Amino acid sequence: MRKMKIGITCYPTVGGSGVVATELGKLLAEKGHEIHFITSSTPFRLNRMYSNIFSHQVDVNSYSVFQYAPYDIALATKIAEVIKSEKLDLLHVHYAIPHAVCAILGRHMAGSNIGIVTTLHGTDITVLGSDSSLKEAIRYGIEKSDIVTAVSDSLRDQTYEMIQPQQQIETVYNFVDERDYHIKDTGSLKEELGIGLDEKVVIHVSNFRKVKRVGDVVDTFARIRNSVRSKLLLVGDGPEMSRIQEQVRELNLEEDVLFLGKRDNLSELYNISNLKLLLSEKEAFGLVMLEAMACGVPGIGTSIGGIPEVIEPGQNGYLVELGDTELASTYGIEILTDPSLAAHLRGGAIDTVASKFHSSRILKEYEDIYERLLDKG
Ligand code: GMT
Repeated sequence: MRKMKIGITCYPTVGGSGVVATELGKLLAEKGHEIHFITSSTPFRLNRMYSNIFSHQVDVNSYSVFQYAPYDIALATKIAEVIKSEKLDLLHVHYAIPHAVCAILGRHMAGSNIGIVTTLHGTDITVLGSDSSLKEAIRYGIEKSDIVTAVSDSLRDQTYEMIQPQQQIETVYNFVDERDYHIKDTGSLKEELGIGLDEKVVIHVSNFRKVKRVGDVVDTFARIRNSVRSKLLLVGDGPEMSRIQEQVRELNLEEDVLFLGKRDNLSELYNISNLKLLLSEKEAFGLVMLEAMACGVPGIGTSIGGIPEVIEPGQNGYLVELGDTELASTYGIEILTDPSLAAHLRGGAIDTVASKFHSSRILKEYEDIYERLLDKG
């Protein structure tokens, strides 16, 4: 495998797409490639020193004459600069808009024919794809990229349906770094959080957007709590938070629902959990489900988007229709009260991560894509 100089653009803040992009950059660097992040700030997961990872920050000036700070133009300019100064071999950008469009503009500004790989993560298609003011820009970003990937077959098919591009789209799934996400001893964490050793732990992690249906998670937990001594860990923050806090108060669940706010590296919290809930109405893949499974936590998810590509009912968890909190709680109670079922699903969850989604497999798929791109050029 030849060593490449790869430019990566993503949203560097907390969020699945930024996590995947950064973790991929780190694994590529460990394989000897030279990685250049071109982002608005240093990616939050870039938490240790690598001699072959470089971070190029985009400076966005907010001159008073501009109503909106020109992030996209500044990013395209930075991409052009880095293509030339670092002699990049290829760009891998995450999200069609704005990042693919910025990369295409940056390539043009640099007078270069560098190849662009674009990965679709969901929101640009499932939310913005139906917005007529953006649809053409999304199509343009996809068509002018050299290779386009989506994080699930579901997202790939939805993109064909909604955007109707000529461009072929390949599925490359999310992955986790198994060195961070695995079964581990958590010492006294459960007690420190005030959870009884005999209590079961249900966990939900998200950015509390409406599409995450955190209300359904609380509703499911309330039903579980009626028959199983348990606590719900709610990890993350976002626009729905105050509504959820109100729901928890109304249901008299304040004692049993722990709001833990935004956290990075959740493997310890997963390691004290017995069940993961992801009841979203839109979810291109569901990286948080994979993270939980890697730590041996079975999941209940909605039959939405890419979730059915991760959860195999009866093997590593269960699927329910959107909004069916009654069935979700029935499955939840079964998992939490039947130790042999829990052990079976736990083993299944670990096997799923180790086979279909192993980081080495996903890394190889991306490296093969890069090779093909360089051969094309
Ligand atoms: O889930 C979010 O709202 C965050 C979003 C992002 O941009 O980081 O996550 C998307 O990308 C992840 C990585 O590919 C996927 O695992 C998530 O399923 C996807 N989120 C949605 O489709 C809602």
